[in-house]
Amino acid sequence: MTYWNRAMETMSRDELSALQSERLTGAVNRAWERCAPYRAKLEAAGLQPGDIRGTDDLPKLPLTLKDDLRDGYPYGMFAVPMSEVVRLHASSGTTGKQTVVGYTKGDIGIWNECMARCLTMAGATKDDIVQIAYGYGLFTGGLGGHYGGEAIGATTIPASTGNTKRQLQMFLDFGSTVLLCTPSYAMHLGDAVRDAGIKDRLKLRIGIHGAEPWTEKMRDEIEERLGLRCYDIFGLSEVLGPGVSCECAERNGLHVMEDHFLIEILDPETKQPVPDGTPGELVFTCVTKEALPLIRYNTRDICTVDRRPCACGRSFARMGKLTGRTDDMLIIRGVNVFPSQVENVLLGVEGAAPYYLLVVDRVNNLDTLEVRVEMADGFSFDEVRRVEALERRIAKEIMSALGVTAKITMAAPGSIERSEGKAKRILDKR
Ligand code: DLL
Repeated sequence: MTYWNRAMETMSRDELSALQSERLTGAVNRAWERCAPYRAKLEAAGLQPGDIRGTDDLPKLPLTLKDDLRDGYPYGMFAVPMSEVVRLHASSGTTGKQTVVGYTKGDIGIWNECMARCLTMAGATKDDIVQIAYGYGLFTGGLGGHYGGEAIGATTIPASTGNTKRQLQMFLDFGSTVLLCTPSYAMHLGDAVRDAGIKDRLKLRIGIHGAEPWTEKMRDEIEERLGLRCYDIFGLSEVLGPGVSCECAERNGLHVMEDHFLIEILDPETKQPVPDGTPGELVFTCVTKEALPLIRYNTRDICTVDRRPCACGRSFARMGKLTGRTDDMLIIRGVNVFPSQVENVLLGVEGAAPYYLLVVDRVNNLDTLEVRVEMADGFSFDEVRRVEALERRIAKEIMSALGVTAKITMAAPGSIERSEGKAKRILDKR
């Protein structure tokens, strides 16, 4: 049995637009009727439900921010009675109150379908053995991946995250062929595989990684270490969990499940749409969601969109790889710096390992950036000159790529904390 309708993914842009318009009208009406905070927001924008007749009217709608969801904590934004809510998740929220997300049976069905599409896009089938090493719990990665694996009929292992030794044991004993986990945990698993000398015995062929930004160079590293082909998957709890978009075999952007989620890219300052291909803030409108309506939700993530046809045959628009979030962007003496840019530099310098922490401080009213980075195996503090030369080289590369002065501090191999979930790359002391 197939869980989803493949025709949705290949319909023409005109057909898709008609479907989106119809669904958008319904979603706005539902939010108006069933969710008091949305009704208030729409009224404050001077809108009546009948004013929204299709996707062309999208810009008329007010943006929703994370604070709107926080203000309604925990259930204030739900549009169905709790007797209809079958699952709760919560976003990891590093600052302030977390946001709670509810799902009806219908919402869970759509999520499973979206995840099934993602796994299929990456090439997984019912014959695969899928090891889910995202965290299970309030975080959406574990259960989201899990039901996607089962939906395509694959053998799905709820490994959850952590206990790296046991993960390797499962690779070997269960013959896992597909791995789902964060890219930083995939790197860590790769190190453990190398240390255990078992790469030749692995059956892994596909890695599906997301939940945090990662660079193309990081992709190469993971592929090398684990001997698989990696795909980027994106999502966020408020919208769904993992499965909002994913790369296909072309790996040229992440196809957004546009029959459920309308994508816009806005200028971070003016909040006006930017042309396709220009980076801006990623905004989603959920047109089929029942429990938690979301209209023009500003994710604060930064990326581009490409609506041109893809060689894989899917007509859904593709998001570019995320460069970061507006709230993760560091401004160092006026220069915008994303951790992923630093990562890109580090991965290009021989002798630097891809484990790092950016420490930002303010000294005499001036911002300072220190990059603590691990030395690759084979480097030792005993060779003072060699280590100093490496620090100078990294500082020079960062200056030429980012235009910012950084103090580089080499750290011993293995000394920077490894991540089993989302990696923490910034320590901002300002
Ligand atoms: O991270 C859902 C998820 C789980 C996605 C597993 C992919 C795989 P949240 O915890 O709510 O949900 O965090 C959402 O994580 O707004 C982005 O900033 C970031 N993020 C998610 N996927 C990617 C990705 C899950 N592929 C936030 N690349 C989002 C870069 C990502 N950043």
